[in-house]
Amino acid sequence: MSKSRVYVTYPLGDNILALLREQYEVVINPEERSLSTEELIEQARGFDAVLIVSAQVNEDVCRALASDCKIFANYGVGYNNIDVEAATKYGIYVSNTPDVLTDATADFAFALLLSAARRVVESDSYVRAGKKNWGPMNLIGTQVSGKTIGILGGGRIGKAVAKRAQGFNMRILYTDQRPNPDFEAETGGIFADKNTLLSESDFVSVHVPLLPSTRHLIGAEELGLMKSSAILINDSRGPIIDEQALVTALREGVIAGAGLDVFEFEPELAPGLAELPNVVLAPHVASSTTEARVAMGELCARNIFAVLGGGTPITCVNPEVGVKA
Ligand code: 8YV
Repeated sequence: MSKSRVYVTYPLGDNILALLREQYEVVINPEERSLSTEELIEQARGFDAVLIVSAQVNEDVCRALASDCKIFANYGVGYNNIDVEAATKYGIYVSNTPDVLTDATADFAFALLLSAARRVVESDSYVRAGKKNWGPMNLIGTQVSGKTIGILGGGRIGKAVAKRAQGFNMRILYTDQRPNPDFEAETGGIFADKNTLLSESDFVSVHVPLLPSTRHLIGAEELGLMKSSAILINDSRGPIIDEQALVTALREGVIAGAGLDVFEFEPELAPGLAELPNVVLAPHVASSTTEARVAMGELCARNIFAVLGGGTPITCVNPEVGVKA
């Protein structure tokens, strides 16, 4: 019997695709960029499964690939790049990669927080520029330990950030759809409404998925509620913050700083953002550790095994596909 065929939409390392290759014929888009709708349809047509790495999957893609494709295995926990409703309509499973990247993403939120608070990037440039002299007023930052952190979103990654904050002896506030007893028992976090959290926190870290209801969750009004000494961190999804409003707030001292791994119009930056000294920027690398990347690849592979073996994905976003079948 011929092997099933899996299409991968972006080049990934051999270590990441090893498990998939053991079972299937794997074809990889060699170009290091996201495919357009037309390219994705043309290249992935006829494959039994597609491993989606950052590509947009809209209804046209679902319709065009439905005759052969049984699963879109998304290489990421966030799946706002996929029209899940359309995939479900065409009987295609969608899976994501929760849990395996939680620690990496929470670590990176703290890396951004510490970098912004303690001016790590500026310090690095300072030393590289040959200005090695110590001075009592040099590169003064703001202390992290003992401060209040506000975590928007009490899910897996929000909780992991809170656990790290405990190690810094921080007071932890969090928002969620409702109070979460597990979150509170494991982290000592206190449930708060968004406005209270924004006005009482020294650091605000965003950990919600991108949904119509979370787009621009932080805009000019919300930034205005924050302390002028506060630092905003985002390694979830860019459009959750109104980036132009953030540039204005950072420029005018409405808040003190920001650490951003994601951008509203990724990979473009809002005009003026890159010129600001009080922001630390990263190119969407929060889950970029060898450990997380390999585990994400393995989870995609296991989801594909499950579906091509006649079952349901392990981390399934639209289990109703199986019910309809
Ligand atoms: C991925 C991410 O790198 O998991 C997510 O939601 O943002 C990242 O881990 C990104 O989805 C690209 O595949």
